[in-house]
Amino acid sequence: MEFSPEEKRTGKLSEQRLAALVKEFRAKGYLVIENHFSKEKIEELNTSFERDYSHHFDDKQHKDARMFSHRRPCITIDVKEEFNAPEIYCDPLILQVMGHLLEPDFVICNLTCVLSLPGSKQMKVHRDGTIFNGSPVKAMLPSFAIGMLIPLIPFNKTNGTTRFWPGSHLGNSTIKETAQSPDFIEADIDQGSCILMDYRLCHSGNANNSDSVRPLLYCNYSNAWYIDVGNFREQAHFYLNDEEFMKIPEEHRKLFVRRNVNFTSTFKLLNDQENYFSK
Ligand SMILES: O=C(O)CCC(=O)C(=O)O
Ligand SMILES: [Fe+2]
Repeated sequence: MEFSPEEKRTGKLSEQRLAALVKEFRAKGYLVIENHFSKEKIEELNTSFERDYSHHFDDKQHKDARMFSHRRPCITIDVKEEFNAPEIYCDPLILQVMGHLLEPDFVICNLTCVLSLPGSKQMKVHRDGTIFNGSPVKAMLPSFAIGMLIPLIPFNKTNGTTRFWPGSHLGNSTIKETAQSPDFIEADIDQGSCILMDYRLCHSGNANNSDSVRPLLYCNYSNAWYIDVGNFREQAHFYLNDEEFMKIPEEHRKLFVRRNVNFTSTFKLLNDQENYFSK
């Protein structure tokens, strides 16, 4: 879908439009939004990414990243300079959609760049996160976290699109069953477009068979009570120092309250406690 010039100009969606988008997202678990961000801004982010994060291009383990799968590190973003981009993370139309899918006090729960290096293999099919796994109410639950996936370069069959299965967020099939289903989508996606994806949707990044790195900026929004501990055991959810924080328009600062939260010491405490109890 694409927002109309009028919607982009006013930064407002009508009640009917919002209701239709919310209905579509709830049924499919994703929305592809085309031609949304300025291509110049995305190109600027891509250039800054190469400048600031090229040490990750060597396929070695670094402190600010977790190796997600083969040659695919997930780098925690330091929200500064060009990456301090409220025009992307606080886009008025996207925030309106989020405000209707999530609870009113939703936050940015993590901000990363998933980088597939040349030669990276297809990822395992996965969901980014789930809740109430043992409970039969699972399939009835509304979204609690939604990713905004922004390719920093155009994604295509050679460098790898993202493959996903519409409706799989409702959890009626297992990941294994879903992975065998041919009913997936994997469309090329241009600079300036983005995918909004329910955290529970089954998906996988395809192999990068090109000679270039393929960076995917991932801004995740969630209800205030949800914390993605599984994907962030060593790294913070995102870094944002006080000075950069103050550059964000006041009305949006509440979205960034999760800055610099790091669970490493918490996990250490828990492990120590386990050892203590097993003595
Ligand atoms: O690289 C992609 O297209 C998807 C990455 C992904 O699914 C993840 O990092 O959780
Ligand atoms: Fe994922």
